[in-house]
Amino acid sequence: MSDFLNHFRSVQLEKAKENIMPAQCPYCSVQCSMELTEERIVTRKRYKAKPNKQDPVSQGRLCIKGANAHQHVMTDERITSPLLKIDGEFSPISWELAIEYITEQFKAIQSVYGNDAVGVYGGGSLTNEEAYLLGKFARVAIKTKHIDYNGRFCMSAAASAGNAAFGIDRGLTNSLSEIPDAECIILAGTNIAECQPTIVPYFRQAKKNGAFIIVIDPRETATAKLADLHLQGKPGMDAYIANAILKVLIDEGYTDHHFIQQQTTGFAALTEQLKQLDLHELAACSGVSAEQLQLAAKKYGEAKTGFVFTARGVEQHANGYENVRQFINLVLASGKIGKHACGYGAITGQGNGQGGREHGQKADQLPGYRSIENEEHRNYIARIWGIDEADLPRKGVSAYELMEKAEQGELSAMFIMGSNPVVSNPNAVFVEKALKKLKFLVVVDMFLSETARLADIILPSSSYLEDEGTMTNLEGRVVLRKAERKPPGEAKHDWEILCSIAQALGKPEAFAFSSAEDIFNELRLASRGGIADYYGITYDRLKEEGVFWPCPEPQHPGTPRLFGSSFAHPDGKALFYPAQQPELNEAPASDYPLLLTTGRIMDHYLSGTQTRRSPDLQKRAKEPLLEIHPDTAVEFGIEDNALLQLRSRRGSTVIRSKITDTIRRDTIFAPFHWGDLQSINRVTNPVLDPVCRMPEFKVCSVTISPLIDKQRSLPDDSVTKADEPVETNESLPQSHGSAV
Ligand SMILES: Nc1nc2c(c(=O)[nH]1)N[C@H]1C(S)=C(S)[C@@H](COP(=O)(O)OP(=O)(O)OC[C@H]3O[C@@H](n4cnc5c(=O)[nH]c(N)nc54)[C@H](O)[C@@H]3O)O[C@H]1N2
Ligand SMILES: Nc1nc2c(c(=O)[nH]1)N[C@H]1C(S)=C(S)[C@@H](COP(=O)(O)OP(=O)(O)OC[C@H]3O[C@@H](n4cnc5c(=O)[nH]c(N)nc54)[C@H](O)[C@@H]3O)O[C@H]1N2
Ligand code: SF4
Ligand SMILES: [Mo]
Repeated sequence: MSDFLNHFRSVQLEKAKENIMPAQCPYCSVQCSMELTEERIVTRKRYKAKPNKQDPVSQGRLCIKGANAHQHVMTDERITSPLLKIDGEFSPISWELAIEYITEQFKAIQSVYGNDAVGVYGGGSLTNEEAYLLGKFARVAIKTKHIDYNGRFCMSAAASAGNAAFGIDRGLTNSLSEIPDAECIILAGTNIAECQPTIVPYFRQAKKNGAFIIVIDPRETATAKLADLHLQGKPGMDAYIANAILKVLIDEGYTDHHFIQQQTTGFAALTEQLKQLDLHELAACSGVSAEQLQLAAKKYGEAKTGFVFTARGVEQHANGYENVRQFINLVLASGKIGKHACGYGAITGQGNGQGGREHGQKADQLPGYRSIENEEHRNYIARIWGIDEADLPRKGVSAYELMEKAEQGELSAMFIMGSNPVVSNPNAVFVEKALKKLKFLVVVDMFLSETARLADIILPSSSYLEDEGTMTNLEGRVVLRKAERKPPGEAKHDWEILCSIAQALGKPEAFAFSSAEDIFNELRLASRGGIADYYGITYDRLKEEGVFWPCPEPQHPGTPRLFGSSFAHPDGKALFYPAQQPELNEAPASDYPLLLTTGRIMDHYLSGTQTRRSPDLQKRAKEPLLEIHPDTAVEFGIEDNALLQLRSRRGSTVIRSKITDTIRRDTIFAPFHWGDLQSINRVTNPVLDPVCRMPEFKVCSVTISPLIDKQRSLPDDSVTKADEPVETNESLPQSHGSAV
């Protein structure tokens, strides 16, 4: 047999060595499941992700991020052992030394500055088990009141509004399967086509069935292309839009009087307020015409079924809480909730953005959505945790405020697990400075992220292909993520890391877990009787379609639709909120005349730590692009695809232009998936919502100028000298953390 045939045979034989792993995408809140096939051809490995047709949510779809997610897992940039910084350089050390060093440092700092001098910062990518354990770790092992997480920047406005209006905060009040039956759908500040692409077919089906879709967004996004009506308002003006629609609903008699009377409070006062408002004034402030607002109200009002959805466009404002309340007012006034194809939804962001906000990694919260300031709740959780209620810390401060405390010297150490705050916090230059002031910083991550670079010690964690656990999707459906791969090198699961440190801190019994399921069984008890009650959910029950919470008993079927008979407040009623017309926190001024809004693009995820390490995703979007209207570009002397400087009162960034007429003239847009000089958060405004402490990510006033001003750089005689800068089209260097 020829050499060639021999070789071919052996390749065929090796190829048969396929390994098929069940997996679940680590990125957004849809949590699409898939099968990942590992094919070994001689020594080379090749991976292919195949969507799971049985998945009841994605129905056999994956988006580009999910299909390529394994790439970051397989890179040689993974951290594979604990790394200690000595003289500015990271060196591998053993786990034993790492744990000893961390516990000794925490103890030393706490003995001088008190227990609250150590802060804990978590994330919405952590499984329910790990989010739960992180809360317990902070309060029982570290004994600090200071714990918060990146969901503060994500779901806090919607969560606080849902709790206040309905008495419960669950992303969607209904399952996605009801969407196709809705007659009118309002999508306010949500770009599902890029951010939750696999749920778009539910909306397409609704449209086929005759639904009227309204999108509210300052940009004509891929989602806006689905719309029958696009209200392209100014950023920060959602309350005006919602109030204008509500005013028309009331004036034209589209409200549901019976529902309002039986199931709500606060409508009469709101009606009086709205009478004083002028539709044309609201329209002028919002940047949307009165006719369009009237049409939106007519369509939503006339529809027998319908949904209102909000996401970060409406919520990430210093008045995000109030914005969401204004949109919930529309739902309540029309009575479209608690019935088939009628409801409200705050489209959850991160993979476990929902579960991550229910079980205690928030400053004021205990598991099961219990409150840390409620005596009964404190007693219940103290009992589960085997501690005295008096030893349970009280509430701490929010995520950005932790950074302020670090900067002021009130926090001396921080433990960050599952977040990259240097890129994702507002006012990033300040945040980096604050973290550098800490005496001791521990970061648990898979990569040398921009934040991990600042750490004194980095602990290597496992990825979504390696770490089993439950996640709660945007519908409130709890699903079990299977993970069969072994973590590389000495990387460990987050829960294992937490247990080791807690045990070394003297809490062996409270952290004696041997599997994720073990932790889940304690979480079930801790959540029992709470708002987010998981008691009836078991790993066994999660083998198929998942279970919607609340699920108080093992025999309970779970709750796909909320508020069928009543709301969750003690009187069973939902609450209207007074009409608000907030001023912009930073109005355009002569030196900062443009409004900057920020958000996402399809190909990258959050601070980009993972997607920038996936070659196929990185190829599709190498650097951030600033969307600018053609007229604005002319006014500011900006050419297409040119580098420019973007400045606000807080800092500046360098970014390339993308001239497009899909954005308003007064607004520019940039994604936030890059770090260092390309981080858009160097300019964003850290002013916080007084109720939920959400920062103003979605609007601040800025100015732009060409990085290389051709007019200015031309000398008088129009001859370019050899040493003068000339414009090039070369990409800026990418902001990867360097490989370890
Ligand atoms: N591809 C991708 N998908 C993701 C993520 C990702 O990073 N990349 N992240 C996940 C996470 S954690 C989250 S939170 C979600 C976020 O999902 P979305 O909230 O849908 O995403 P954003 O792009 O932040 O904002 C949505 C839209 O709000 C618009 N907007 C900006 N300012 C305003 C305003 O003042 N009013 C209104 N009405 N609209 C405004 C923007 O133009 C944008 O199109 O996505 C999840 N999915
Ligand atoms: N300008 C602007 N800024 C924003 C937003 C915006 O719209 N505009 N949106 C905000 C929103 S909604 C969000 S959710 C935040 C998110 O921002 P971040 O919290 O920074 O989110 P990620 O980029 O997911 O960071 C997760 C980090 O943890 C690591 N990681 C991932 N999974 C795990 C895990 O299971 N365990 C451990 N230990 N590590 C893990 C990743 O490698 C990465 O370094 O950004 C916010 N910042
Ligand atoms: S990013 Fe979201 S929509 Fe895309 S595959 Fe992952 S979970 Fe599904
Ligand atoms: Mo988010």
